[in-house]
Amino acid sequence: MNASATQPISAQNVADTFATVFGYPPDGVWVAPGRVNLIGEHTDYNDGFVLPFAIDREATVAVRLRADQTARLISSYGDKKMVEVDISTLSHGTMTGWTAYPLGVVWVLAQMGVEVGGFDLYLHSTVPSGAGLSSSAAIECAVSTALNDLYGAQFSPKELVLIGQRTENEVVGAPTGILDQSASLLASDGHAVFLDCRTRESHLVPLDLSGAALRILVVDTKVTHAHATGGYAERRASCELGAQMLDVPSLRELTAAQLPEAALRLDAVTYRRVRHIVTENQRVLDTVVVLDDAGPTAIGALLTASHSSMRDDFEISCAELDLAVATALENGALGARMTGGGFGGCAIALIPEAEELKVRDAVDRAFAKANWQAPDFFTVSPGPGARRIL
Ligand code: GAF
Repeated sequence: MNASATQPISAQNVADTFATVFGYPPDGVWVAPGRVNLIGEHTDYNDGFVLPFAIDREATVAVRLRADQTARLISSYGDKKMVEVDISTLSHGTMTGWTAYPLGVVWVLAQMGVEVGGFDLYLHSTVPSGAGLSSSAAIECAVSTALNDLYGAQFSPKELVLIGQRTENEVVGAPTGILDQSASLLASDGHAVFLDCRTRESHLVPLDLSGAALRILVVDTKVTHAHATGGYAERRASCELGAQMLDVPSLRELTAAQLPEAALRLDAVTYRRVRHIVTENQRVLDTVVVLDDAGPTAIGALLTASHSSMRDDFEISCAELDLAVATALENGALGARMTGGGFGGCAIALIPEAEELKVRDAVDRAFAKANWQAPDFFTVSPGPGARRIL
């Protein structure tokens, strides 16, 4: 995916645009959010722990079932051209560009035995694409929630998580875990989602930022990435190699106490990858405890330690993310880290409300001084998950 609109839009507005494009009203309108991962990076495909929350940047789809096998899809961004396909002929080669996400969901549903039918679909997304905020998962989850309702398939949200993941893995070709779809589908207002990716058990963790006079500022470095290519798959392969060499089914099985022995058995690079996963899992657990005991003001050091681990051990940060994090910390942030898969995208900074402008200004100036494209800034707070809105 390589573009998204930025303006929020009402459900009625999306329905009206659908009606203008297709000549009749939609059956309904569904929305699914992007996410910020508070902590727990690259732990999902290692059977570990994650703690994301849904943000108010979301993908909205208006959909109407058709009586035939034709799907017509159009979105508010990109070239705005209508794509028309016969869904009974879907194959990997026919699912390209942004339509790989909605059509991929249809393909997965069909593979699972759901009797899929044609539909018209209009998409409007306000999740910046390629920024590490799960723009693609938001589309998958909005579409799967809509089609689940319209086809009467009755999958649970946790089953829809796996349908989204399968879309990424088998259609888009990105070997991702379940973090993004879980955040989008299981989220709740005012909470982060704690998820054990081995058991798939989850619970909501209160995250009251405004009650603590805090903000989470997102700094979009505008350095884009794609997880279907490059470093993401390499990191996953390193983790799998580490687990294999240490004779464990996944890195989740390891504790910090086993790291010295792991250091003796692994090459230096694989050891650093393993150390990130082991320490990051512990940081997620610690964050949940600290949030419960002392509230969000006290989690800053854990966020910053997570960034250092991704920068030094997992090596998925970049100069822009490091500068955003360091500058935020120097100017009053309580903690800061890159969020998402890495190699670009966004950093988050936990900031006392009174310091927000100072931090924005300092990061802006630091980017200008480095001759980099100006970053985007916006604040986020935990919002609700995927749902029907009309
Ligand atoms: C991306 C992936 F899609 C997730 O599954 C997760 O691995 C994340 O990177 C890193 O934590 O968002």
